[in-house]
Amino acid sequence: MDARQSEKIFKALESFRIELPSWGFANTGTRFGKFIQPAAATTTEEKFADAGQVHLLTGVCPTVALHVLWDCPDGVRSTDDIKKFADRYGVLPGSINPNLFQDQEYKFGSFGNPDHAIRQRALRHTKDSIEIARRLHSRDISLWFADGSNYPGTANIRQRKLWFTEVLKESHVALSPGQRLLVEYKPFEPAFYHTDIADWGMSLLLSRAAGPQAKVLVDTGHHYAAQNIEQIVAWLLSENMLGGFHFNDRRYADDDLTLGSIDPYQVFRIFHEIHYFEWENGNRADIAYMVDQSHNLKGKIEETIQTVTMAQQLFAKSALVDHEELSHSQNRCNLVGSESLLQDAFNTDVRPAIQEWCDSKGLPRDPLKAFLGSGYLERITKERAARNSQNVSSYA
Ligand code: RM4
Ligand code: MN
Ligand code: MN
Repeated sequence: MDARQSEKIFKALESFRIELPSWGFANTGTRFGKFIQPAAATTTEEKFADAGQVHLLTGVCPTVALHVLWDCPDGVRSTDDIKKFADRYGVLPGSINPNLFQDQEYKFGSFGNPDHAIRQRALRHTKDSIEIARRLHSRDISLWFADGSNYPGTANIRQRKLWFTEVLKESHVALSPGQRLLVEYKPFEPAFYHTDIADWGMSLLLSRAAGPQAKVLVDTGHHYAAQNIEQIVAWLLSENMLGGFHFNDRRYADDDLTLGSIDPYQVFRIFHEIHYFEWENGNRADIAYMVDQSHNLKGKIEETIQTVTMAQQLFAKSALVDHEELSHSQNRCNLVGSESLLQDAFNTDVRPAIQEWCDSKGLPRDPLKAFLGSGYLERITKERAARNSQNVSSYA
C-alpha cells in the first residue's frame, strides 16, 4: 500500500463513528426461544458498561442507542440515571428509540390504529421520547413501526397512510431545532400481509410530509433479498433525505446477523456510494451510522467488537476508490475499468493501515484480543450469571 492510500484510510477512519445498540448487550432470542448468556447485560447500567468497553478498545463508538421502554423504565425521569451511567462508563446516550409496538394497546397499530385514543397515546409516547432525547442532548429520535395487517381487506391502507401523516406531523412539531425524526421502513414482520411503512419510498413520502427535520433510516436487513440497497442509498443521498443506517447482515429475512458476515461487498458498495457522493459534493454527508443487531448465539461484546472492526475495514476499503478516475471511466462507458476500481479497492488488505491508525490513537491493534485478555468477560460472567439464569422472559 502506498502513502497516498494509507493517508486516505487515516482520513476515513478519523471521521468514522458508529453507534451501538443497548439491546445488543441484553439477552435476546427468536420467537422459538431464547438461550440465556450468563454475561448478558441485565440492566441499563450494565448495557452502558459493556458499550463503554467496546468504545474503550475501538475508540469509534462514543454513543449508545437507547430503547425507551427497555432502558428508560421511568420515562423522562430515567434521564438522570442515564446521565450518571454515561459519565461512569464513558459513552454518551445516542439515538432514542420510542417503543410503539410492545404494549397490548398496539395490537392493531400505533400511528395507524383506527382508534383515535391509541393514536394519541402513541403520539404522547413519541413526544416523551423527544423530551428524553432533549434532556440527554441526543439528536435523533428513531421511529420504527410494527403497524400493518395480516389479512387482505382487514385494513384501510389509504386511511392509515393519512393517520400516519397526521401523527408524524404532530410529532415533528415537538422537535427542537437540530433534532431529527428518523423514519425506518421494513417490508414485513410482524405484519404479514401489509406493513404501513414497507419500503424507502413510503418512508420518504411520510418523512417529507412530516417536516424538514424528518429523514429516512435505512436498516440494511429490511429489504427483500434481491433489492439493490446501494441504489436506494444513492437516491436518498441525492434527495438529501438519508438520515442514517441500522447496520446488520442477513441471509433470509431480518436476521440481524453480524455486519459483513454474509455479504461484505454489499456493505462496501453502500459505503462507496456515500464516499462518491461526498467527493462530488465536496462535503460530508450528515448520516448517523448505527448498529442494529441482536445475537442469541455469539457472545455479545465479542460480536459487537467484530462488527465495529468489520465496519471500519469496509469503510476504509471503500475510501480507497479513486473517484476522479471512476468518474472518467464511467463517462467513457469503460465498464471493466470502472468495475475494477471498486474490486481493487475491495480486495485491498486495509488491516495494516488500520493498525497503524490504532497505534496513533493509543488503541489496541487487535481490540478483540485485548478484550479477551482483559478479564472483563470473566468478571461480568461471575457477577451476572445468577441474575441471568432467573431472567428468561424479558427481551431487553
Ligand atoms: C425492528 C427494527 C427496529 C428495532 C426493532 C426492535 O426490526 O429493526 O429498528 O428497534 O426491530
Ligand atoms: Mn432497525
Ligand atoms: Mn430489524
